[in-house]
This record gives sequence, C-alpha cells and structure tokens, in this order.
Amino acid sequence: MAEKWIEVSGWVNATRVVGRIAFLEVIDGSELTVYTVVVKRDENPQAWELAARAKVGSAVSVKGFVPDKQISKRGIEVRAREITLVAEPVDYLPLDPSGRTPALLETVMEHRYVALRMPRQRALFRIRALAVKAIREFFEERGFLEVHTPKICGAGAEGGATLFRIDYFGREAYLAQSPQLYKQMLMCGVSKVYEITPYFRAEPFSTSRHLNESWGVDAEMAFISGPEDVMRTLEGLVLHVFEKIRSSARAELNELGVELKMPRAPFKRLSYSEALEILKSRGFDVKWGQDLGSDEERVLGEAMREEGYDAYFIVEYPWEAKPFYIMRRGDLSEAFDLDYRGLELASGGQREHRYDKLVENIRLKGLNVDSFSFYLEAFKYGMPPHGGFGLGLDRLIMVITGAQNIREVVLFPRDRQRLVP
Ligand code: AMO
Repeated sequence: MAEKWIEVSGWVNATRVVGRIAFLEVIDGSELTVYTVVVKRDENPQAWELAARAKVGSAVSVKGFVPDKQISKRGIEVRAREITLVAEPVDYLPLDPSGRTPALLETVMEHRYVALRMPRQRALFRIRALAVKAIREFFEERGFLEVHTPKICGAGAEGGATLFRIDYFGREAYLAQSPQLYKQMLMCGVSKVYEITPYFRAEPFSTSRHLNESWGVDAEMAFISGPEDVMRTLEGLVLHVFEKIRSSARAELNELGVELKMPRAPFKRLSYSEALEILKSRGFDVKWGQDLGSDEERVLGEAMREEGYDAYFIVEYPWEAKPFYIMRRGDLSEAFDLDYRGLELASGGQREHRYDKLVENIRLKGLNVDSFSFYLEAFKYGMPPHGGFGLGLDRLIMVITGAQNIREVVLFPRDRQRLVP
C-alpha cells in the first residue's frame, strides 16, 4: 500500500509529547475512526509547535500522509504536514472525550454534544440512525406510505391521565400521545402507512424505561384477516433491524461490547391466560383483567428465556385492559404486546372498524363520543378491517445496544426533571 494524502477536520481527544515527537488523537466526528496524528519536530517545527501546545478538546484541521507502514497501534496514523487550530476550548472539558475515563450518565446528558466525541456515545447514536434507516427500508420495500400526522391534537387516544394540555388560541388542545387516531383514519383511503414520530406523554413516574417525549414507529395496515397479519409484519420488522445492525454496525457493536444475537423466530405467542399461569407459579398474583406491571414483565421475560425466547408476543388480552379502538372478542381482545427479555417493546392489534361497534366501545370505556366525532367520521365511508402497532424506538435501541437506561439512547431526554438542554 502506498502513502495516501489525507485531510481530517475534527477534535483533539488526547495529546502526548514523547521527546521530539508530538501525538494528537483526533476524531473526525462521523465514523468511529480515530486518527493518531504524528508530528516530528525535526521534520516540521511549525506543526510540532502547535501540536505540542494543543489542548484536549480543540477543533483542528490536519493535512498529511497516511504512511504505508503504520507504527501507531491506535487508529489511523497520519504524518502531519500542516495543522490548523480552528477553535480552542475556553474551559476544561466536562468529561474525557477519549472515553478512557468513563463519564456519569448525568454528565453525559448535561453535555451530550461533547460526550458524542466518546466512542461509546458515537456507537450508540450511529446504531440508532442505522436502525431508523433499516426501518424505513423495511416499510418502503413493502409498499407502506410514510405519513406525518398532527402533533397538536383535539383528542387523545391513550388515556386522559397522560395528556399534556396546551392552550391553543383559547381552546384546550393536547400534544399527541401517539398517531393512533390519524393512522386509523387514513385506512379509509390508503392501505398501508407508517410514521416515525415523537410520543408526548405526561407519565408521572421516573423509570429507566419511560420518557415524557419518546419516539415511536407506528404502522397501520388495512384488509387484514386478523391480528396475526400485523404480528408477522412487526416480527419481520424487528428481525430486519437486528439483521441490518448485525451486518452494518459491527464496529459499533464491538465498541459497545455487544454480541447481538438474532432472536429465535417465529417469536413465541403466549396468551395472557398462560402468562398469568406462569406468573402464579412464580409467586405473582395478577387478577384476570389487570395489565402487567414491570415486575411481572421481567419475570415473564425470565420464563421465556428459559424456553429459548428473547422476543415473544402476549396475545388474547382481556378487552378491559386495552384501549377502546381495539377489537373485542367477547371478554378478550384482538390486541397484543411484543416484549423482549421482559421489556415491552410494542403493542398493537386489530382495530374495531365497524362504526356502530366503535361508538359502543367508546361508550363502554366511559369516554365522550362527541370528542371523537372527527375520528368516527372516517368510519362511515367504507372502512376496511385494519390493524397496526406502535413500536417504542428508544426501547428497541436499548435492547440492541444493551443500554440499561432509556436516557442513554436519546440525545436530549425529556423526563420529569429534565427540560434543558
Ligand atoms: P403503547 O401505549 O403501548 O401503544 O405505546 C407503544 C410503545 O411505545 C413505547 N412507549 C414508550 N417508551 C418510552 N417512554 C414512554 N413514556 C412510552 N410510552 C410508550 C413502548 C410501547 O410498547 N397506539 C398504541 C399502539 C398501537 O396500537 O398501534 C400505543 O401507543 O415501547
């Protein structure tokens, strides 16, 4: 291999001077690549002077050669011919950008923009971006239309308790908890849609798996014959993302120390009643009809792992535990959840598409039919059977990267305490 001319603009993550040689560890801010810039005083006194005095955290531009024989053990070695100091820090960095000294999550959240100079941080957010790309690819290949529905709404679909209220020119409005109502309305004219969107929810608790602004991947498909059609699509999507990350993010997974295993497929279909049985045998007493809490989810995850399943659907939920838009089947419903090792990743199901039954469902849930009249209107004009799901993007990235806290995989998380940065 011959010498190669290279120009790198980026940040100095570490500096070292050994005798008459100065070393700068530079990252260029895109990939995980680290450049070790080498300057010899005898060869290039001007550049040496600058390199020897450079502060960690400085923005620099370097021009030079990548030698055919690399001496440096870390990164790509660059023999500098010219170094320009683009910007110097005016304060000490709040963390070690090389990542040799790990930073607290609190510090990372406070200074994410600098933290992104750390290899672990770059790996996390590169994987997030690659996952979104894979998600789009999956839907586009299958003829889904990407849509954008309003985030300022006149009615919520996921329960009044978690609505963020806003003043909309004197009228009460809400931030969208999910695109649920709109993606369903669209089934009156488009047969497959998807949206990658923020969810705004005034969840009152602080946990490692909830945020007040989270991201969801929503899909809705018409002319289905049952919830199984939807589950197959969701399963295909999750497998596609895992596959893509495994093949296109090797360096990133390596940086995180994650060996990403393909989940066993087809995913297990576990009925709600079976889930209660398992929980009972492990000392949990869940009343039929109740939703499963995070402790119960965790224990179910352990039981499923013992059977060799990381990912599993919980099906045949009681209707009373599910929202009004889900189709009823006696006391049961056509809803499902998708869990991965005890963490709920998604929920979905077949919807009620028959106008009269939908009105009845709204009443049965004790909701005001008038507030949903704009939604119900769409069910008057030939609404086909349909279903869909909402997949928590942040949670998906958590399980792929092995992050223990959802805040790790969101650049600027919004939780009950955090409104800036
Ligand atoms: P659900 O309310 O279960 O369903 O939300 C779907 C998925 O979104 C993620 N999620 C969250 N992640 C982090 N913080 C939160 N506060 C938060 N809330 C939800 C979870 C969850 O499984 N409209 C239905 C979906 C559908 O039926 O299509 C819905 O919103 O991973």
